[in-house]
Amino acid sequence: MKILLTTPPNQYFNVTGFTFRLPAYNLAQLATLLKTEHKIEILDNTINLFHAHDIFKTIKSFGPEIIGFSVSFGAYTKNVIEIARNIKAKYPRIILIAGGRIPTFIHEPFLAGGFDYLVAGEGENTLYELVQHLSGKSKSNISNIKGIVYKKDRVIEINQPRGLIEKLDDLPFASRELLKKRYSLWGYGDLTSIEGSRGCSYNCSFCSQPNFWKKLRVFSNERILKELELIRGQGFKELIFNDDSFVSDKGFGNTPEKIANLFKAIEKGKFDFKLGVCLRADTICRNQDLIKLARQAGVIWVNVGFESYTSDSLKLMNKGLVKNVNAKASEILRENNIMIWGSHVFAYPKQTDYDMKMTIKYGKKYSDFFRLTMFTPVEGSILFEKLKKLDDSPVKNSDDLNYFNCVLQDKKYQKKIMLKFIMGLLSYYCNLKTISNAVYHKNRHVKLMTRRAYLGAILFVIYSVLRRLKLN
Ligand code: B12
Ligand code: SF4
Repeated sequence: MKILLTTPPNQYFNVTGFTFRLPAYNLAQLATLLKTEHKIEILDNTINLFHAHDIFKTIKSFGPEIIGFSVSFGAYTKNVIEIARNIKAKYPRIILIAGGRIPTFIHEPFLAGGFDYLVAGEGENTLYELVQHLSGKSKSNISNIKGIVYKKDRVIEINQPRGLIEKLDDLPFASRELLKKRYSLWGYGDLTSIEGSRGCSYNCSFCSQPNFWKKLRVFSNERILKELELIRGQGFKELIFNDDSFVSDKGFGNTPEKIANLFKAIEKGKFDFKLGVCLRADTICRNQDLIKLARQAGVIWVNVGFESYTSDSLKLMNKGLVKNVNAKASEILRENNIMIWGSHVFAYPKQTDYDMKMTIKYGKKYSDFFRLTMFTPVEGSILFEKLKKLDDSPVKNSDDLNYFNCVLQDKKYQKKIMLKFIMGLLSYYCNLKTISNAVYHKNRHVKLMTRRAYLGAILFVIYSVLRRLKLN
């Protein structure tokens, strides 16, 4: 069969995508099991700068019989469903499938909006079995395919959940050759991404990853090194590890020892990749030698979820961090000349004005790129589940769940928060230090990142205005 795997149309809030265009690794991974028996095309819309999507153009040129959408951000839901409806109206025979975080946790709107099947959780084996069924290659009964959700006689059927792949090493490598466009973040050469693990051993209350992946599993170092060899052979020079937390201090999985061995092997293998990873602040503080090894292995930037700077806020988030750990982590990374992409949550429920003020003050100080997003209840997180149950639930409109809207209930308070949020962002972007970082910084990655941040901010403003004028 001809199968198109795609991402949602690009939307104005995709600031991360504007600043940091990453390849759709997940689609390349899903394609691998299918490609020997089916014809696969990947269409990644998240990398578009000036238009939303090319779906209808691609349907015409490729003629897919199945289209699989990856939806991991709530705010995409409405647009994806609208596109699904339009596809069904024009091409009723195309089978529509959605996978990723949102259809895993929310079913009704997708099934009412034109989707035929939803894939919940880990997708590789479920999608493969579903496609084998749809193509007639397997005679399995639809009700026996674990991990899918669909409608039968207008009733939603949720099949048995699919267990996780026990040994991640058994997965074949992602089909990166199917990602048509290549790009670079830092100017060293083409960028790609890779996984070292799935899941997270922590349990922050705003995050859905622990609920989505259920438990932390890792790829072996041998498997990762083999993939690195392959990637090098394909000509890639820049690499991002997609892992939620590249190192875990919980005594299992991606332990500091495992990762230290990996870094040593990468250095010894002279891979010469420029790497980016996500790390927790406490892990950085507890493993200073590991950060040195990371730099020697080629890590040039780290995404750290600093989130907040007061003990009360960090406790509310169940982040497991203590005060001052963020400052120390920042110092260690800077000593090692590693650029800090510092992520922060703003206006977390029950945060005080003081907490928010500190987020802005110290966030700017301890990050090389200060990323501030509005608290957004994320489908599948502990907080989302709590808010969903309220009578006047603030999480009913998926459009609002875009990391820029304040969804807290009291309208008057919302306006106040929005104003503080905008002022916080302005105080970063209209700051002489940030401007001078974009012009010159001794760490060229900080300079380039700051320039990208301005590009993202400018595009965000333009698209937001066009949207208000209903032109986008
Ligand atoms: C790469 C990435 C991006 C890229 C996307 C690139 C692209 N071209 O698609 C970019 C940089 C654009 C991006 C942006 C954002 N991201 Co992001 N991103 C990731 C990241 C690091 C890796 C995704 C990945 O490949 N994972 C590995 C694969 C194997 O897992 P997977 O994607 O879940 O796919 C599996 C299943 O979900 C399923 N599946 C997925 N899609 C499909 C489709 C079909 C048809 C089927 C059948 C199955 C299926 O099968 C796959 C294989 O098992 C994840 C973190 C993570 N570790 O996953 C965050 C993550 C997905 N991002 C997240 C967030 C919050 C964002 C932003 C909102 C950040 C922001 N504030 O700006 C933006 C939103 C973007 C937007 N509006 O576009 C959150 C989502 C939170 C949530 N919903 O629970 C995550 C989980 C990070 C986190 N821990 O908070 N992101
Ligand atoms: S925010 Fe990061 S550390 Fe916390 S649960 Fe999510 S992935 Fe894990």
